[in-house]
Amino acid sequence: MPLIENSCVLEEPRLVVRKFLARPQHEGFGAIVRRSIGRFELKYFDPFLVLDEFSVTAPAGFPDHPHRGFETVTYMLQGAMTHEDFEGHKGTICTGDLQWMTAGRGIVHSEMPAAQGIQKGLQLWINLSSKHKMIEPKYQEISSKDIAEVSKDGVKVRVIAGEALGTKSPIYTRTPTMYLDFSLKPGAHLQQPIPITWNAFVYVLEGEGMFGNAKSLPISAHHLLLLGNGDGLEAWNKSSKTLRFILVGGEPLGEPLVQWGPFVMNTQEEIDQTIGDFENFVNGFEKARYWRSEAAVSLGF
Ligand code: FJE
Ligand code: FE
Repeated sequence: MPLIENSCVLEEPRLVVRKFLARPQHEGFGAIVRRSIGRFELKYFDPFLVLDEFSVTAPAGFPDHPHRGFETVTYMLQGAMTHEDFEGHKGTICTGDLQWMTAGRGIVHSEMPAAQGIQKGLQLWINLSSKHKMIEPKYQEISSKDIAEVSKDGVKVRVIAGEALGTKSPIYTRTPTMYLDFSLKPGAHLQQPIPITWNAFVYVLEGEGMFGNAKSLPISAHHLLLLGNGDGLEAWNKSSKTLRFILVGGEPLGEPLVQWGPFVMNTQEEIDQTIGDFENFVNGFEKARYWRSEAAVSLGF
């Protein structure tokens, strides 16, 4: 009998087909983001529109702005951010907490630091299919202690969306999505299944590791790796420090896309309509007319 190292054996591990280093750039009001998906060379990785690793110190932040047609997923790595929207929804997420916001037909909100020092996290924008773009806005918030964490053979995973090591996340994903936060101890090896029809990527947060091929060059923090075809991801940590990365996959929508900043629709007509709706405070933007976030008011906007 051969020794089975891992209960899961992949038939066709995915290889890394493209690699990007996300360099810091300015966004919002004095905030800094390392944008990987959504930059000029990688406008869209269906269904993913943006991946930002953000770094914000008060008074910088992301004051009042709208969204329509997609979801934003904010995962805190350090510190805390407060969110307020024009419906009166308000909350603070701290290290390890997650907010999965379905903007649908429209949200206007602010996302600002809730503590002294540097707040860090990831924000992922996931597109919605044409039939879901105009749904009612919805929030799913999970605090860190409620995110399932499973460990096996030097691999620890926090299951944000989807399933890993036999554990499922309670997050409901409109666009079928998996979002896993892996930490591999030195010497650890991972095999994680990914549905074959899905697009998937890795974003490295700390340490360094090999992805797809045990003999490839080690990849370090702030790199985005697009994975090719196959049934899963293999990764190795051959270094002496912990390797931390996220693995995200989603079912591609295969629909036309027209984006205008924070509005993401299928056609130019729908974008023109959306800009009109926002300017005229109609079709979901009614409450934007008189609303200002407390954060914006206290900054004197
Ligand atoms: C923005 C539209 C936006 N990256 N990372 C236009 F929605 C935003 C924006 C963000 C954002 C917010 C957080 Cl908490 C984290 C982010 C973009 O709010 F900055 C511009 N310019
Ligand atoms: Fe936002």
